[in-house]
Parts: sequence; C-alpha cells; structure tokens
Amino acid sequence: MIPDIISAIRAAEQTALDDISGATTLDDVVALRTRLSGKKGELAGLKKRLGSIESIDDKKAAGQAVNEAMAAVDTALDARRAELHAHALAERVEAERIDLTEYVRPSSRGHAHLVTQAWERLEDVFVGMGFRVAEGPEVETDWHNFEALNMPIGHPARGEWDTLFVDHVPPGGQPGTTVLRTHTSPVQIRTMLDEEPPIYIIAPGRVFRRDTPDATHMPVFHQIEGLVIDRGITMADLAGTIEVFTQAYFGPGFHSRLRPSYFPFTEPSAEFDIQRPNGEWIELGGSGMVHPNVLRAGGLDPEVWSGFAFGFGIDRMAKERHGIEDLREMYADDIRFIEQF
Ligand code: FA5
Repeated sequence: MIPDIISAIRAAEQTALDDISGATTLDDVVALRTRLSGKKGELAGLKKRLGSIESIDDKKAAGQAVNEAMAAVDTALDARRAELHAHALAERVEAERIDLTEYVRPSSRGHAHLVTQAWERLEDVFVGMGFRVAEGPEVETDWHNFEALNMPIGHPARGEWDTLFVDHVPPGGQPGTTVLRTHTSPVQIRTMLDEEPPIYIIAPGRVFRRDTPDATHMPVFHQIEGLVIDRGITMADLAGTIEVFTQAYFGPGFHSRLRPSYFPFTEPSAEFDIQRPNGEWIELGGSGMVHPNVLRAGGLDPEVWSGFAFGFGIDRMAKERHGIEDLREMYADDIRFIEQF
C-alpha cells in the first residue's frame, strides 16, 4: 500500500511538473495553480488518503513525500510564472519601443556645385594672401574686352577669342561693339581706372566664347583673374605668388613653373603649369607682366607703376582636381554625378 501511494505521489508530481513546463502564457500558469495546488488537485486528493494509512512511520513517509511534491509543484509554478512574466515584459518593451532613429531622415540638403566650391576656395586662398575680390560686368564693351588690353580692331589675337556679340548699340556708340566678355581680363582695366595703386585684386567670374562643347571646352565657363600693380613689381613676384598659391590651394607636394608664351596684354608672357606630386605637369593658365600700353589704358604711368597679371580656368581646374573626364558632365544636371562632389 505504501509504495503504491508514494509512486502515485511521484507520478502526480511528474505530470504536474510536465504540465507546468508546457505552460506558454501567464493565464496557463494561473489555471494550472488552481488545478494542481487547489483542494481538488490530484496531490490534495492523495494527501487526503494518508489518513487511511495505519503505520505511523508509513504515514509520516507518505506525508513527507506529498508535502515535498506539493512544494516542488509550487516552486515550479512560481519559476514558470516569473519566466513567462519576464518574457511578456520583454515582448512589450520591444513592441512599444520608439526607435528615434527612424525619424531622422537621411540628409536631403543640397550643396554648392563643384565649380562654385572651387571658386569659393580660390577666393579664400587669395584673400588669405592679401588679395581683394573685384568684379566686372559679363556684358562688356569691345574697348574693355580687347582694345584697352592692347588688341586694337583688326589685331590677329582677337580671333583667338571666338566672341559672342550682343545686339546692343550703346548711346553714341557703334553696332557690334558690345560683347559677352571672352575672359576676366577686362576687370584689370576697370580696376585700374577706378582705383589708385597699389592694387592687389582677384576677379573670378563667368566668361563666354563661341566654343563647341567638348571634353575640355564649354561656351560658358569660369575664369579667375589676378592683378597686382605696385612700384618695382618684377617677374620674380609673379613666380613667387603663383608658387605660394599652388601650394596653398593644391597642397605642399605641388609646384609651379612658368613657360614662355604670348598674350597681347602682357610682356613678357608665360603659361603657368602646376606639377602633381607624381611628377605630371598640368597647364593651368596664362600670366605675365602687365604691358605698358595696358597700364596707359588704365590711366597709369608705366614709368612709375609695374605689375603682373594672371588668369586661369576654374572649370578646368575643378576637372583636374576631381579627376573628371569630361567638362560637359559638370553641367549635365545629373544629380547622381553632382552629388559626388
Ligand atoms: C586668357 O583668357 C587670358 N585672359 C589669361 C591671362 C590673364 C593671360 C592675364 C595673361 C594675363 P586663355 O584663352 O588661354 O587666356 O584662357 C585661360 C584659361 O581659360 C585656359 O587656360 C583654360 O583653363 C580656360 N579656358 C579657355 N577656354 C575654355 C573653354 N572653352 N572652356 C573651359 N575653359 C576654358
């Protein structure tokens, strides 16, 4: 009789523990507690049967077994409840989580075009070297664009700048004398006429030529002009300024050189090139000592004042700097291309 009741207690305990570990919700645990620990539970039923055991020792052994079983069931119910509670809490926290990063949209702000970026950086570098920024009109007179720059009507060098004419006749003027400026050099003349030397200016701006677009030419592009007028300015000042600029703009590994060339408004004239750290030379622009005729056109006495000037293409410089194959890509309005810079 006694081994029977003890094995019944063990079996009831095992079934109860299996049921408890199979509970998947807190409600299951509540229902199981009522069923297993309540007065109508199987163990409670077995406990009632202890009264009929005659031997005191047997009764004690069976009583201990049933109490242990009931305690084990209670412990298992508590543990399962705690486990399911923790799980439910974790699920709720996850469900109610507010992911603030979801509300931070990827940046859709625009940025300056790469030519504008180059233009602004050039201004910064030259202003840092003591230059001031000057401006001139995009629609120019023939006189400022050519004649005052030592290119009188019929001068062969005019042909080098394929000019776009504006259908506008100034009061008292001649037809065909209003042009879209072909370079920023007319700002030299306007500055000399407006200001007393010493002059240390740069003039970035848009220029126009009747060029067919290709990988290195655009009909509308940008140049930056430099002009220095002071007493005793020499070619060495020009070379030094170009070298300091090259290192400040491109980096300490870069160098510059001047190569003999020809421009009607400078004498002597030089192309200036920059050298990449890998030794490769890139042509950047033109330069030279301001021609005496140009100083005179600007109202200055060449016996007193001397100076140098330079001018180069901003678009081509941005192209070189970023390794862009074709200038036309910079103006194709393809956002996927522009976004990269
Ligand atoms: C001039 O325009 C001279 N005014 C430069 C100068 C200034 C010389 C002061 C001496 C003293 P040039 O025509 O070479 O020079 O043009 C200068 C630069 O403009 C070129 O080196 C090139 O970088 C750029 N450039 C010329 N044509 C185009 C074009 N169609 N598209 C883009 N860039 C151009």
